[in-house]
Amino acid sequence: MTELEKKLKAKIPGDDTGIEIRHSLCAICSPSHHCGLDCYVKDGKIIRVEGTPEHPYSHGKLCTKGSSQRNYIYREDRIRTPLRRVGERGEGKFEPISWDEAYHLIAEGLNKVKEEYSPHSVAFYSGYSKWYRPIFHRFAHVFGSVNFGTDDSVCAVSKKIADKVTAGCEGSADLAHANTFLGWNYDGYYSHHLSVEGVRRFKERGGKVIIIDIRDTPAAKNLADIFLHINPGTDGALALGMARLIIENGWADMDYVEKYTYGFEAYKTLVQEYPLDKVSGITGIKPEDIYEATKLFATNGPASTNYSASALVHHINGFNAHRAVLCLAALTGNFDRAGGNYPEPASFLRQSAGFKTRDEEFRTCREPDGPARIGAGRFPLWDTKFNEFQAMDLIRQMEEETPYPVKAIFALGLNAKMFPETDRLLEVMKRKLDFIVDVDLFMTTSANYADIVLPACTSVERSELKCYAGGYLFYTKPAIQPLYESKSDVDILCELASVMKLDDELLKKGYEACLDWMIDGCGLTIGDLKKSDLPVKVPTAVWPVQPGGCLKNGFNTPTGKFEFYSMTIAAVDSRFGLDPLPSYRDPLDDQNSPEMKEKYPFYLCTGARMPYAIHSRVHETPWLRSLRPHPTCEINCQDADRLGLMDGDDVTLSSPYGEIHMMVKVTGKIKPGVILALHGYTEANVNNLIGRNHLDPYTGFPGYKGMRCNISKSEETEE
Ligand SMILES: Nc1nc2c(c(=O)[nH]1)N[C@H]1C(S)=C(S)[C@@H](COP(=O)(O)OP(=O)(O)OC[C@H]3O[C@@H](n4cnc5c(=O)[nH]c(N)nc54)[C@H](O)[C@@H]3O)O[C@H]1N2
Ligand SMILES: Nc1nc2c(c(=O)[nH]1)N[C@H]1C(S)=C(S)[C@@H](COP(=O)(O)OP(=O)(O)OC[C@H]3O[C@@H](n4cnc5c(=O)[nH]c(N)nc54)[C@H](O)[C@@H]3O)O[C@H]1N2
Ligand SMILES: [Mo]
Repeated sequence: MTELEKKLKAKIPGDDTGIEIRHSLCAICSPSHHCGLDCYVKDGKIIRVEGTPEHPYSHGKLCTKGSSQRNYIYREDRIRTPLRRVGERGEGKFEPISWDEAYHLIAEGLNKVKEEYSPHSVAFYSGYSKWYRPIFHRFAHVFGSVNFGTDDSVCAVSKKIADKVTAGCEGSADLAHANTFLGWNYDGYYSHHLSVEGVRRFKERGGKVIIIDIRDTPAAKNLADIFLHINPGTDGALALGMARLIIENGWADMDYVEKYTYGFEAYKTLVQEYPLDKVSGITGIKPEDIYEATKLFATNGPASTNYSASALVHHINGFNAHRAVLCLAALTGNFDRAGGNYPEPASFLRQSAGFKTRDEEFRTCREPDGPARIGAGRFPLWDTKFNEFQAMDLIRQMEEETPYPVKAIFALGLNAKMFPETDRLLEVMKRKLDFIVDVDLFMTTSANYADIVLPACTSVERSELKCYAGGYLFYTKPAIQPLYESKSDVDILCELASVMKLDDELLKKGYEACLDWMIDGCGLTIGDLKKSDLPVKVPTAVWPVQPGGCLKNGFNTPTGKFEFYSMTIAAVDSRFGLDPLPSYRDPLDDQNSPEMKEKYPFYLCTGARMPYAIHSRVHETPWLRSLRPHPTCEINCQDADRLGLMDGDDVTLSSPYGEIHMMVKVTGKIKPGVILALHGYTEANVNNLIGRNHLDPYTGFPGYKGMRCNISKSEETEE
């Protein structure tokens, strides 16, 4: 009897249940978190899911989204067959076609743009899913286009570039050896549920926790010794103020600063501009609380910091805010030291797992010659530090056709609702593009604009390679056959490469051959991984990774040091106005005219994570939607009182770019003057309120979490 059969017997006694347990993974959520999933399968259908207790990373845990897996995969609006558009773009009229026909139409459409314009006029784009990206990126390059871009244009990469230019690498928190945890915008309960256990254990052994957030979160309630309730977008000022206090009080690790850093004097001069009272005024935090938190962080070391992927860098001052926070680690001697933050080199799909793979090389080993990528002219720092186009410039380039036209989009998981001024983007796509392909699970707003739509399958219907911290690789097996005529994204790409006769033998051989190339050198093959139903320890993995590499061998920056003053930024053409120091700028300073302040007095922060939602992908999953059926925005009770708003009222949110209708929730957990709303709803899309040029000049990241708006009771509900 196999282990799985024994497990089933223990759970469901009886000889002839006809049920089988199959291990898979849940890929709905954040890629660092894809939890092990036990699928109970009967007659080819999943009848129950549970977390996999034997999974070495998720240990049987599953969140609300994972628990709703069946409701997600068996949604009624799953795309069933390849489709060809027969109505207007956006109208939603399609007819089913065969896979063969679809592939030939795609080949024809893409090649036509290639011939009439150039291969670079085809933009290859991926939404949030990451698992197929090496294959997709290579496909774009083999086709000959320099333009491969993804949701990385708005997710985490601004932080990663800030890390690169400052320290040459990212630094992960080493809670196991820390005495203090600076949970800068840390709320694992909502956005990274598997991380909470580690912080709880840290607290149990006496570790001190500081939480800095714009809302009173579960992390603030359950974990914080000190909670700093900050005004949104003002973190840069807080970090500079903390640095001044650290220097003034002699809490800096001057030995470290002298040996390992560059630009301290200039940084010291900058932080002088941020005395405690001024910082308290900007951030809305009491001076004594800032002092206590700073003292704890700087004197109760080692201290590790949480660096969030989105909360800071979703402000137009976010790149520098993140740099300012990062500088605190060097100032206190905590960077690349045990108990502080230190680099964990990336493994497969950019996850840290302690072994090397060749997927980056696989993606770009056929880098085509060509013009600058989309966005390169506007965001040079982005372009030199990241090998994808900056999708926030796509709308401009499609519209203006400079420096060259974009005429086709080939997308996996295109979601226009991710883009500021969504409706305008859709209108420009409709008007300017000759050809659009979208591959998705569901018939989305964006898919309705495509000429050809292809049905993808979910993680439980496919095999995929996944890596986990601790040194693991997992090659999953389908728990059920792909529903309807859907296929795995990688099979679609590899089959299309054959139909299009692309000059690449590996792609044409298929996913597993490509993977074997990527994991060559890990000491095992896909064939070996297939023998296991669970993640397998990679023989070459070294885990945990040890700190000290940068201190010993030098930082990977122009000066070889941790740079308070960035020489990389100093080298960018001065016309872009980028500051080599992590200076602070008001998060709304492109919207502070007296008229704007009067018309849009509220600070709109969109997309702070909630446990029952992830971007646009589960708002239509009934079980998850039932947890908060109406698109809702939150407002502080004092503001609600002043405006005569009651919990549950319909309200109109407006900005210079548009207006949307939501239900209002009155709360004491956010500050007066702030409106909080979730993104991704079709009927109330907050990104229609955000300007397409409201971008961080360093990286082009949008100011999703800092935009002026107004709120009023919707007319229908007025008495
Ligand atoms: N206002 C605001 N906007 C935001 C944010 C915010 O905080 N505020 N957050 C931003 C961030 S950080 C991110 S990462 C982005 C995410 O951005 P998006 O890319 O918009 O993310 P999703 O909506 O999850 O997924 C995109 C599409 O992929 C489809 N999909 C799911 N699985 C698969 C698959 O296996 N194959 C294929 N082909 N398609 C699949 C989904 O059905 C969906 O239509 O959103 C950004 N947008
Ligand atoms: N449930 C769920 N989990 C997710 C996602 C999801 O959509 N849903 N998305 C995944 C993705 S793509 C990403 S990029 C990550 C993002 O991961 P995080 O960046 O950790 O996500 P957030 O929850 O948006 O931000 C953390 C906290 O920052 C706070 N915050 C917002 N603005 C500010 C600010 O200006 N200053 C400070 N100090 N705090 C602020 C929020 O209130 C929140 O509690 O989450 C991932 N996990
Ligand atoms: Mo993200």
